[in-house]
Amino acid sequence: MTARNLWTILATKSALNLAGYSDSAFNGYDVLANYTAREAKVTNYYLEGEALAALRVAFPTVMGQDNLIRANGADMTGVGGAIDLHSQALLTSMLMSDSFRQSTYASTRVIPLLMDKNFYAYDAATSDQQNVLINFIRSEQGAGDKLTHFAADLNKLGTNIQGLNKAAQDALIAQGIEWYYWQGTDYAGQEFFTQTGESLQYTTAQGDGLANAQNKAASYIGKWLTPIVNNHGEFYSAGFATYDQWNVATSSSGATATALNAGKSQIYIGNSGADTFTGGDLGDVMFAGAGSDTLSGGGGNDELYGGAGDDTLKGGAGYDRYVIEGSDIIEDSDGIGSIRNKAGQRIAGAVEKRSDGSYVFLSDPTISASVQMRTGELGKSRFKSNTQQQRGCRTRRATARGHVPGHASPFPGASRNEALQ
Ligand SMILES: [Ca+2]
Repeated sequence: MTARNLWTILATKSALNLAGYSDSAFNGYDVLANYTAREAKVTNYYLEGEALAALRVAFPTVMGQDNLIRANGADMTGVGGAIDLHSQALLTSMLMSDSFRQSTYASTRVIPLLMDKNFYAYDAATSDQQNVLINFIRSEQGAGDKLTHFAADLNKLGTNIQGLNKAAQDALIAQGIEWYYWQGTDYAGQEFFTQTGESLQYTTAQGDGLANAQNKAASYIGKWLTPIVNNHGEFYSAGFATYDQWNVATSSSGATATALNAGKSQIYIGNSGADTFTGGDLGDVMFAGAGSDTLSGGGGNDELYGGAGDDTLKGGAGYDRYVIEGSDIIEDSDGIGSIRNKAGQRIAGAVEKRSDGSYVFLSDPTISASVQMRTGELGKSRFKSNTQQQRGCRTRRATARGHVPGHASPFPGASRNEALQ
């Protein structure tokens, strides 16, 4: 509007000249004589859906060559919608990296997370922290190319995103944003997701030991995992958001995931297919979904939640906790651990050793559980359970991670650190 208003132009020229600023091209500008020719030299970009787009028609605007930028801003739930889309940083990032623009279509949650003021969309007017998009833009201008690599990560979601609900998408993308945000000066184009078949694996910013890294994504993780954890008979607590490495089955086709780094703590989130998870050396947690899953904890005190379907749970060394549902098979390498059902009832009872060397372990009258265990091949103890869950008498005590403390051995006469045989 200003460029076409004679009086505003004159007033601006006078004010600038009085202040000691003088520019011949600007002083030579005449609204009637020059406007059309100069407007033609302007190249104009704007983001579809942003707040001022509608005003472009209502008010005379310097248009020049008009370029509409299309990004996926369809889901701005919880943020300012069209107002947030009117962002110079967002527009600049789209212009700098078309692959980034295109990657916003991988999930409707990308732009809302980047614009979330409770996350890393710091406002220069109210915070001395760097805005995440400015962080990415500066990296793109330099050698890090975060926009390009973030886009590549979003594209790894690909069709996998079909198996992840909105809360899951939020958590995964938020953890990715956080990991990029806290990269140090040694960042050289690494990417966040390792995508193999139906699994996504990643290391969090804190899990990667990035300096000053926060875990602001924890709020998104909570919304994602709470119903999953509850469905396995546990309470969600903040400790679940602190695992170093994450292994996520992204579709119902079944995923295979082995700890990327056995020395880091692992969490595994299954899907409805037959997933195969293999843990590391530390205490890992595995939440399998439906399907016949195979969970191997490896070393450490692992927690294996079989979920629906007939699963095979292998604790490996360490005091492992098995939570069974349906007819699961448990193989434990050292006979140390605990077994309970989803309702929180410990499977326990008398042990009978049979002439063939097997143990029949059953008779917990309160839960009608049937557990059979044998000395299996390679010295493994093998338990097979078939439980009928009874509800109404569960007692759960949450610790920092929502675990039930003070597990006793399920084997009568065996203490926590006592071998089975
Ligand atoms: Ca382990």
